[in-house]
Amino acid sequence: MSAEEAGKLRRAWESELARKPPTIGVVGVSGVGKSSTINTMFRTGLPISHTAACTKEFTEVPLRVAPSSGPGAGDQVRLVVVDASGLGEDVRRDPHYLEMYERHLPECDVVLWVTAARNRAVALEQQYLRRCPAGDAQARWAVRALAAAPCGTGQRMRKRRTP
Ligand SMILES: Nc1nc2c(ncn2[C@@H]2O[C@H](COP(=O)(O)OP(=O)(O)OP(=O)(O)O)[C@@H](O)[C@H]2O)c(=O)[nH]1
Ligand SMILES: [Mg+2]
Repeated sequence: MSAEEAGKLRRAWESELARKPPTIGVVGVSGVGKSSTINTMFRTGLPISHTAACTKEFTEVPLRVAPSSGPGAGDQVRLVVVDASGLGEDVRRDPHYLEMYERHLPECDVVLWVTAARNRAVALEQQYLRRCPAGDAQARWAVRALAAAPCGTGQRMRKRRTP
């Protein structure tokens, strides 16, 4: 590729990034720690709740991040993180929430499904994953456990079972 072509490609790339910055959707059932995860990863101040369903609407958070390593180290990069409402909060709210998932997720470049590692029952989440628009070519699904119970809990439970 000539230097001129490389310059054109770079300008096209930069203009596309300015038009639509990379977008990460953070989704999952209610209360698994979606907003907390975003706050921890990006030092944002999204509201969270210990007791009641919290994020009622999809919330787009525009960010500027500076990678500390790699080819773009030190450059300011625009990024959008989308904090989703939690599925399963209430059977009456689910149709509205699922409609929002179907509308917003195809706009995301990466979708992160947050699940509580303390919970071994995954059937409910499997049902939601089958319904969500995972087949969309633009959305890549990264399904990982992020929200773990405090590590002391398991140790205390094991001690109690020991005679
Ligand atoms: N044990 C544990 N608790 C967490 C973790 N992350 C978040 N929490 C707690 O989980 C609860 C819910 O956190 P939120 O961030 O509001 O959860 P959410 O998924 O955004 O909730 P909705 O917006 O209602 O769907 C709060 O009490 C958090 O402190 C984690 O990694 N481990
Ligand atoms: Mg939330």
